[in-house]
Amino acid sequence: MSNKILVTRSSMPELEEYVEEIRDIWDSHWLTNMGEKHKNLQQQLKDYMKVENVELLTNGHMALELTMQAMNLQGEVITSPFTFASTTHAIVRNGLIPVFCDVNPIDFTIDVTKLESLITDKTCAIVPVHVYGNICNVEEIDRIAYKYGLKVIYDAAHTFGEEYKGCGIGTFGDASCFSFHATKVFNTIEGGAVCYKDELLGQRLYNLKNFGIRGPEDVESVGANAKMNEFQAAMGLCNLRHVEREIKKRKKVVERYRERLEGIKGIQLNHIQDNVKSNYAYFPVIFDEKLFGHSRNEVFDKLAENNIMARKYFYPLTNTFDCYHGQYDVSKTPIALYLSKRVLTLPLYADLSIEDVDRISDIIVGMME
Ligand code: T4K
Repeated sequence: MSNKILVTRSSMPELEEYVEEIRDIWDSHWLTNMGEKHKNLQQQLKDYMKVENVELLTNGHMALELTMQAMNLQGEVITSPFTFASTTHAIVRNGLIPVFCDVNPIDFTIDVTKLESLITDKTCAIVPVHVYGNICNVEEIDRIAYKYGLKVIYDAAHTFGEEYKGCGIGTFGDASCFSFHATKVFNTIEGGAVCYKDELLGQRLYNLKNFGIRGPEDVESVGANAKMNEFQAAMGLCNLRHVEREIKKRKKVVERYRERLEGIKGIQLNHIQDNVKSNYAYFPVIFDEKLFGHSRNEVFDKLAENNIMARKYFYPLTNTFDCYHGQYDVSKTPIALYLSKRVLTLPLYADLSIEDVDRISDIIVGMME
């Protein structure tokens, strides 16, 4: 048996490339606080992501949390529970009340047909999640937000480099928050970014990420510290050179999984969306025990027996977390609950070999017999 296959594996440049990139950090002794690497990455990302404004931050969570804070939101925020802890925590840590909207069973994003019924006079924003890199119904969300005067902050942690109808995905809503964590399609080790439209929001975000300091003797607001440092930015500069090739390799892995698993009774694969340039971030599979003959947990265990560590992203739902015990009624998000009990994200990374994809697929297909 070969080594363990984990759900993902960080993309990294050649060591020499990174060493070369950080050489001038040694020369300058400039390690953080918006240095040259930071500025350079910010500029390159604007081009690559096809957006007007990018603010770099220390991670994707702070991108979400500080964006909400920068907007000075108050009241209720409509969001999806089918996501990573970060989305809901960012809302709650801002003193806001999450109101959970169900997701649709096709692409697992927020169900826009249920949004309007959740809007009250306390609603201030919508925080939809482009989960697994699946793009939310941005047109309908735009329409509803405009109609009710709500802010829209996309959790775009999974959508680096994606485009919808030729537009950078970070151009939708008031802001989009990206994660550049080690496990993401593009990483800066830890890291994140906010793409936004309003210059004033950008200034507030900058203040929040840097203690509110605008100059050596000028502290404008009560900020935190969420800066991306030069080593993170240097990793980003290296990884950005290779990201297109990495995405192509991911695409091959995904295509192979699809070839092997498409059409199997009781298995639902991720929906391929029209007009989307995908980054192939995750490979979620929904197992329907009644039709497939085995539960998601049985598939998880079988893979684990074979040293293959799939993950149950996103189980449990955030509105059932222990830390929120008794606060939310999960029966109001039945599709999300259904999915969370049946979903397994299979290993996916650029260097995952086709042989390994076949081995993983063989185990799953073999369970049917
Ligand atoms: N919104 C959404 C929708 C998100 O999914 C996330 C993060 C955020 C917001 C917040 O963004 P960040 O603040 O994280 O930038 C992982 C990631 O830590 C997390 O970034 C990600 N979502 C989430 C979906 O997955 P864990 O707890 O599952 O990570 P962990 O340590 O178990 O790693 C998973 C696998 O990745 C490992 O089995 C192997 C591989 N790995 C991991 C690390 C840490 C590597 O290859 N290299 C590494 O350095 O949360």
